[in-house]
Formats: sequence, C-alpha cells, structure tokens
Amino acid sequence: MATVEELSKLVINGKKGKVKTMCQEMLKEGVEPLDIINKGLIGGMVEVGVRFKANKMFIPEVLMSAEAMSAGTEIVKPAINSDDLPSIGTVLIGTVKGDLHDIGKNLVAMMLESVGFTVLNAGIDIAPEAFVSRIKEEKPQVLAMSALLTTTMLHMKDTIELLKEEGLRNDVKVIIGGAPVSQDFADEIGADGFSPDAASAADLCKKLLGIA
Ligand code: B12
Repeated sequence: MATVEELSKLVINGKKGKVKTMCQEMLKEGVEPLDIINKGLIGGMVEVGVRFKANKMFIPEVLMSAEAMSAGTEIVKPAINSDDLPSIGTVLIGTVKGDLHDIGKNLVAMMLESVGFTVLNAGIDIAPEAFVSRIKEEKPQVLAMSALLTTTMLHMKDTIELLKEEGLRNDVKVIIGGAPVSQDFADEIGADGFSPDAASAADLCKKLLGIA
C-alpha cells in the first residue's frame, strides 16, 4: 500500500506521472483525500521549500515539483468536491500583483469549493485595480488575496486602500494568506482575517459570513 511519505518523495523528485498514478492508487485504497493532499502533496512541497532555501534545489526542479503537486491535486480534487451542495457564498481569490506563486492559492480555492463556496479564481499577478473591478462586476462576499513574497504582500494593503477609495470596503470581507503573511500584518492593513492554511481558510470565510 502506498504511503503519504512515498507520495511526498515523488513530489520532491518532480515525478509528475508517478504522482498521478500513486494518487489514483491511494484513492482506490481508500486513503482519506485530505490526507493525500495535506500530508502527501503539501508535505512534499514543504520539504521542497526547505531545500530551495538551503540552495539544495533550484528553480527548474522546484517547478517540476510544483507541477507534480498540481497534477496530483487535480486527481484528488473530484474526491473532495461536493458539486451538489448549494452555494453558500462567493469568494474572489487571486495572487497579488508581481507574484506568480499559485500553489497555495489554488489549494485554498479548492478547499473553499469543497465546503460549498462558489470560487472565482482570478489567477496570479492581479493588480489592485483588477481585483476592485471584478468586485464591482461580480459582487463576491469575500476577497481572498495570496502573497508569497515579502515584496508583493504590500499590494494587499494597496488593494484594501483602493476598496476604501471606491466606497466598496463594507461590501466585501477581505482575507489574506501566504507564507510571509501573519495575523499581525492582517490587523495592520485592515484585513478582516488571516489564516495559515487552506482548511482553516474555509472555516474563516464561513465565520466571517456568519455561516455555522
Ligand atoms: C514553489 C515556489 C516557487 C515556484 C512557484 C510555482 C507556482 N506555480 O506557484 C517558482 C519556481 C516559480 C518560484 C519563483 C520565485 N520564488 Co518562490 N518559492 C516556492 C516555494 C519553494 C514553495 C511555495 C509553495 O508552493 N508552497 C506550498 C504551498 C501549499 O504553501 P503556501 O503557498 O504557503 O500556501 C499555504 C498557506 O500559506 C495558505 N495560503 C496561501 N495563500 C493563501 C491565501 C489566503 C487568502 C489564505 C487565507 C491562505 C493562504 O494556504 C496554503 C495551503 O495550506 C517557496 C518556499 C516556501 N517555503 O514557501 C518559495 C519562495 C516563496 N520563493 C521565493 C522567491 C525569492 C522566489 C523568486 C523571487 C526566485 C527568483 N530568484 O526568481 C521567484 C519569484 C517569482 C514571482 N514573481 O512570483 C522566496 C520568497 C522570499 C521572500 N521572503 O520574499 C521563498 C520563500 C523561498 C525562499 N526561502 O527563499 N517560487
């Protein structure tokens, strides 16, 4: 029987095809889908982060790991998506301007969908003006912004300021996340919430909208 540790190793080694096959096997064997994602796939990416920082892995390899992780996520996603649930609210999610990291953001999107939110995934490198214009058009209840770089997290503040300028701040709850972001930073820039991972992001959105 395949283990989450073995899956993590395949992610670290960027073995996209093998990751897909192992995810399929694990689902067949009845392994909890969220364990496959959180312990196996994310577990692998966490180690990739450690090695990247220590200069033991470089960008091309990190990208291969990222692709392997995304491919695995696509396999597991249908097993946790509850398409039949009526929508409990709409969340606009995106990675801020200048930032191309999207793995964590996509996981948050997936978790939100799995608990019944309609998710508008704006993608990466989203400028404050682009977030604000989608909020005007599509009126989500929550704006979720992701940033992985200390240099780009400041655009979260710019977006909140622009929402205020446009008189939209009270129409939408704003949550933020990503490795360099913290509760303190959220308080400082006037966001409504922060959460450190995808599962708690879904709980946070429910709490902010008063959904039990
Ligand atoms: C993968 C990766 C890349 C990939 C991205 C591929 C992709 N499609 O996303 C590539 C190779 C492209 C890349 C490029 C770069 N990267 Co990079 N990258 C990483 C790495 C190794 C992993 C990130 C990741 O995917 N983690 C796994 C996911 C699951 O975790 P996560 O993103 O944190 O998300 C979780 C939570 O944070 C939270 N969350 C995330 N978003 C949100 C949003 C909301 C609303 C909420 C509530 C929660 C939430 O939930 C998620 C799931 O639990 C990190 C190292 C690290 N430790 O984070 C560096 C890292 C982020 N990168 C870094 C750097 C420096 C760069 C580059 C500048 C490198 C370069 N010299 O070119 C470029 C910048 C490109 C750009 N303009 O964005 C630095 C940032 C340093 C800093 N403090 O600013 C890091 C920390 C590495 C390091 N230690 O030096 N990178």
